This record gives sequence, structure tokens and C-alpha cells, in this order.
Amino acid sequence: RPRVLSGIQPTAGSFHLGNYLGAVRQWVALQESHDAFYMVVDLHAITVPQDPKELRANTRLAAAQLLAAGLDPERCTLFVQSHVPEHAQLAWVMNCLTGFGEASRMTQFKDKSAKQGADRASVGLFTYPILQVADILLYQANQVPVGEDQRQHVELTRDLAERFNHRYGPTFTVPAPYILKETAKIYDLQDPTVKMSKSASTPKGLINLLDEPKTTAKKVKSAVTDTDTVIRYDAENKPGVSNLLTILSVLTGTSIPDLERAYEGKMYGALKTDLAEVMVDFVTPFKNRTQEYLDDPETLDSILAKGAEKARSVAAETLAQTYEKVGFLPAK
Ligand code: AQP
Repeated sequence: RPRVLSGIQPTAGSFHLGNYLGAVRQWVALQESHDAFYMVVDLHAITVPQDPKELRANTRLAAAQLLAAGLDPERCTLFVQSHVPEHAQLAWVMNCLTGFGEASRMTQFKDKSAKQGADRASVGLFTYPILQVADILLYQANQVPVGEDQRQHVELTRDLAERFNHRYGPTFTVPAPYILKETAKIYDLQDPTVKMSKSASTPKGLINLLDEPKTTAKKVKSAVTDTDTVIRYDAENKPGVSNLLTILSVLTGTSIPDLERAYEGKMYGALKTDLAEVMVDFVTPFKNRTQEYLDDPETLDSILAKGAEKARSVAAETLAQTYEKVGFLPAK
């Protein structure tokens, strides 16, 4: 079976709809057909300041949400990044293989450091994509299911894998991004020209999956659309309506042309009311299932412990090969 690897940050508490539709939903599907490794990336989380207690709680919360979303520990390997020390170890080797200019071209770093003030951004934030390279290469992943915003980091992974293989001999699988076109980018409900994001969206534009369902319905109903009246997919001229159609299409399994036909002659209000209902039906059981996992931290921790053990067996082998290739003297 081909292998997939992906991760999600534990930072915000609740996942948002962009995380779910852009990534986690694909993770659930891929566990059926792939040898799947999924992790909560707490090492990535500390690239910006974190309260230790909150980080710990949010790490469990992220794992609980992944299980609630449908990850099955019998079908995939679910673990916490810091439980597998090889991530940080391989990241160092990858840091030394990356050009400073190359790392400086990463747009996510440019955006995030500009927001924080360049002097305040940590070196960890700068090398964030290189840790991601290590995450992926450790598992010899063939595919990386992510949202569009991560494409550049997967490209960097490909470059570094090829560079290492060229310099030291075949070692790493060169991975490909796995990005579904329809859900590659879910947009902010209040500003449908920018991606839904936990740090940049306003509360009204961001659908948190763990919000009260009533709040979710309200946010959907007050989504920004346009002054036209036709319900039609046109990402360029009608970004708000198109975003709502995308979300409804994926959550109901109805194609966009079918939705366009169904809403012919109807007002935006009808689309929003239907989507609000679909969203409530989706988030209510999700929230309940998440709570069930949180109420049983022992089971949750044991799932993560087993996952880490499985992950380590693969990661340790790749790291050992890498160290050998690089020329490190084996420890006796
Ligand atoms: N709006 C989005 N549309 C589609 N996919 C998205 N992803 C994030 N936003 C969207 C995908 O979610 C996965 C996890 O990303 P992450 O760990 O970077 O999560 P995050 O930091 O919580 O995501 P944000 O909101 O994008 O964070 P900030 O505010 O830090 O920029 C990834 O596969 C990502 O592509």
C-alpha cells in the first residue's frame, strides 16, 4: 500500500472547517487505501509562544477531534510528533541541507513573520517548513494530503529529498502533494477572498467545529455573498456564493451543477438556511464524539502511545540510514 503522512497543529483548540475539508476529511478516506501516518504536530506549535498547560490540553483535544472525525487507530497510525524524537533529529540534518535563501522564499514564513514583526519571529518559525520536510521523509511517504497553503512546503520536501538522494545515494521517497481541487482552499465566510484561518480570520468568518451548533448556524446565515441574486459557482466573480456551494457540495455529496440546478430561481437565504442545517447536523455529533474521547483520557493516551511506538519503528530505521549516509560514527 502506498504511504501517506500528514499533520495538524494542536494550537487553536477547535479545528476549523478549512482544516477539516482541506485535510482531515481526506485523511479519513485515505486510511482505507493507504498505509497512513497522521500526527498532532506539537513541535510545530511552539514556533509561536504557547502556554504549556494549554498546549498539553490542546494536543489531547486535537487527537480527540481526529478520532471524532473518523480516524480509526486500527486503520492508521495516529501519534503525537514530540513522542517520536526522530522528527527533531532528522530536521537538523535537513536544516544543514537547506539554503538560507531557499528557506527565505517560503511564503508562509513571510506572511507570519510580517504579522508578528520580523524581529520577534522565532528561528523555529523560519525553519518550520524544514521540520515538515523531516516529518514527511522519515516515513518515506508517497503522498501528503494537505490544503493548498502547504503546497510550497511539499515542493521543498521534494527538492530536499532529491538533493539528499543525489548527494548521498538513494535514501528518501520523493513525495507528492495530495490536494483535492474542490477543497484545496476553504474561504473566510466574511471575506471570501482569503482562506479561512485561525489566526487571520475574524470570529464571524471562521467556523470552529467545536463552536455551539447555534453559533455555527448564525455564522453561516450571515456569510458575505454579493449583490447579484443568482446561485451559481463562479469563484472569481462570486467568491462568497461559490464557497458556500463548495462546502454544501462536499458535506452532502452533491455535485455543484446539481446544486446549481436545485437552487435555480431561489434566493441566497435558501442556500444559507440549508447549509446551516447541514452544518449543524455535521458538527453536533462531531462535538459529542470529541467530548467522549476527552472524557476517557486513558484510552486516548493509550491510542497515542501505540501510535508512537509504530511510528518510531519506521522513523528510527530511516534516521539510522540517514545518519549512516551522512557519515556519523555509529554509537557502540
Ligand atoms: N482554509 C483552508 N482551506 C483548506 N485547507 C486548509 N488548511 C488550513 N486552512 C485551510 C489545512 O489544514 C491542515 C492543518 O493545517 P495547520 O496545522 O497549519 O492548521 P492551522 O495552523 O490551524 O491552519 P491555519 O488556520 O491555516 O493556521 P494559521 O492561522 O496558522 O495560518 C493543513 O493541511 C492545511 O493545509
